[in-house]
Amino acid sequence: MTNSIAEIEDASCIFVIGSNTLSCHPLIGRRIIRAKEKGARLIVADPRKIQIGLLADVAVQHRLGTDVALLNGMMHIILRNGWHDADYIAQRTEGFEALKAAVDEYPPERVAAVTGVSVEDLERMSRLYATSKPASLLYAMGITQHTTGVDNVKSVCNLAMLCGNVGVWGGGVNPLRGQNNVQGACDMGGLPNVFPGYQPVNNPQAHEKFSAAWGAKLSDKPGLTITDMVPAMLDGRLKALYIIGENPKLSDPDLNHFNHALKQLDLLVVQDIFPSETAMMADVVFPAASSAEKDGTFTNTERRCMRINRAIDPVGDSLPDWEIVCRVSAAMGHPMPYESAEDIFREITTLVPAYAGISYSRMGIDGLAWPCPTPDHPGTPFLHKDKFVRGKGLFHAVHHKDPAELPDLEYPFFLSTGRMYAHYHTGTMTRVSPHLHAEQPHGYVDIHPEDAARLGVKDGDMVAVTSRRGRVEAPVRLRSSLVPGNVFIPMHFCEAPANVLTSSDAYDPLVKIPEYKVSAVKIEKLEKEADISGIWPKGGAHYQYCALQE
Ligand SMILES: Nc1nc2c(c(=O)[nH]1)N[C@H]1C(S)=C(S)[C@@H](COP(=O)(O)OP(=O)(O)OC[C@H]3O[C@@H](n4cnc5c(=O)[nH]c(N)nc54)[C@H](O)[C@@H]3O)O[C@H]1N2
Ligand SMILES: Nc1nc2c(c(=O)[nH]1)N[C@H]1C(S)=C(S)[C@@H](COP(=O)(O)OP(=O)(O)OC[C@H]3O[C@@H](n4cnc5c(=O)[nH]c(N)nc54)[C@H](O)[C@@H]3O)O[C@H]1N2
Ligand SMILES: [Mo]
Repeated sequence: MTNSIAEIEDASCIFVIGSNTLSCHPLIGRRIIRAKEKGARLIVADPRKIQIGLLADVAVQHRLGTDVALLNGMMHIILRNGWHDADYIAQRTEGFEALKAAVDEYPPERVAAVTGVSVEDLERMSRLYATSKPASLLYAMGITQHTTGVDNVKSVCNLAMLCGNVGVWGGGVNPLRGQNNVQGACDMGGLPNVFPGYQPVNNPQAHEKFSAAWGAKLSDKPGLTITDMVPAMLDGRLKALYIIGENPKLSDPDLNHFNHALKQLDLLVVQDIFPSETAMMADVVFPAASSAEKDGTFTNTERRCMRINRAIDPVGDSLPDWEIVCRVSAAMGHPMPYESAEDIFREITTLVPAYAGISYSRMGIDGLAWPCPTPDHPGTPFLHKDKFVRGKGLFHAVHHKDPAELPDLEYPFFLSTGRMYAHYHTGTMTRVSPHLHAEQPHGYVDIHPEDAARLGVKDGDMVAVTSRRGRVEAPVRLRSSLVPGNVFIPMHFCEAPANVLTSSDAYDPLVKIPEYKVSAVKIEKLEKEADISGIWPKGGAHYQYCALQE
């Protein structure tokens, strides 16, 4: 996020696009509600009618994968009415002429035809966003999980800069990050091309700095993204995989293809706190301790680094992840000298300039937001205050492109996938909780009542959903929150796994994020009853059930 979570309450306008905020980021959702109570305007753009949209001044349900067209259309209207911030554009940005030329091609009538949003709604949302300042823009996976993910992000940045909303209190472009510590993992170099602090592995100074600090000759070649690892497993370039805290056997796209790739490995090592589907395939499993059983820090979506404290000792043979990694390293001939998580944190502050001023004692309960370069620096709640990190903010002229797969005669429905409030990803942690299990005990497919009538199915009937990659059977839930022609399957349920249907060939060319949000499928009614009796064996977990499906 460019801005802090607390600032959302002070926004005059909040634009939520591709984020199911109340289900997936409920505490941030609360801030939106409070801002609303203080009089803020709310705009929501999501192909489904989502809960936060019920509070909106304007809520639109655009066609899947048409965000660039929608945003270009808004910018067209804003420029035509002179609602843009000309001073900000002149002083703080570059590339405006190219952007203007691009959005000139998106008059409201054309955008309405591409997105399915009426010209009136386009006018209303554009006026609200541009004329209430500061405006905060929030987005999540509805924007990024597309073949056009990078273009979509550039487009939301264009809109925010056009109206002078970046670098101001209560404004900003705010991607809501997914996991508690995904920001921290990236900050620490959990990406294939950078060391901690985003220092490129192929930058000679960075390479020398980290090789010296760690007493080892490190590689200066960028590694593979997960998207690139799959073909590498298939053609034998990648022979061993060490997975820490991920369950790709359910979360990766095109699972049939992915499972085939996993089986080609000589060695699979999985380090997890539960016996996940992926762990059950592993040659070696390292039992890790959960966050309640270890010390350390998490850096959250607003770049705030906070302490976590061990509440109980690790159960059984499990160990904190850092201790397992140190032991593996020592066994392979490279002992690591750390004695505690704090020891490691002290090293981070010497190698990552943005963390240099943070310490365990300074973090207290609330933590500190980076950049925090010196021990007396108060931390940075919002970025780009007087100037952008790169100097001037750069507009990018981008154009609408269709998703990789569109419905056709054989596969006539749009499938989108995502989350629901009661479960977390592949369910390893939430499907073993009786309370959360009771909220939603099994997988499902959401279908609009009009489509259901055409297919002759009612609520609870079993259907087969088939894409070019695979087939899933699931009971139907009727939902008028969808637009007819769209269906939705959550990613949480191994007995109806959304990712059997998604594609591993469709991904953003630059950042390689899969197009989880758009596939084409067909639906057939099945003449059988939904059988969910095996999912919750007494005293057991759902893994047993899913293992049987192999
Ligand atoms: N309960 C719960 N909370 C979670 C998680 C969880 O598994 N369960 N996971 C966490 C993680 S890691 C993440 S990344 C976040 C994800 O949080 P979100 O991104 O909010 O969740 P999703 O369900 O993936 O998708 C968000 C919305 O995108 C919409 N969408 C689909 N296609 C499009 C499109 O083409 N354009 C636009 N504008 N919108 C589209 C969907 O209708 C959906 O409402 O949630 C985090 N929080
Ligand atoms: N179809 C579809 N697929 C998707 C998405 C989608 O929207 N649609 N979203 C994608 C997104 S945004 C995400 S983030 C991924 C998530 O995909 P995954 O990260 O594969 O899903 P999780 O179920 O969160 O898996 C995390 C694993 O870490 C374990 N774990 C928890 N705490 C610890 C710990 O402290 N140490 C260790 N070692 N392990 C731990 C859990 O038990 C679990 O097995 O899924 C992606 N896949
Ligand atoms: Mo995520």
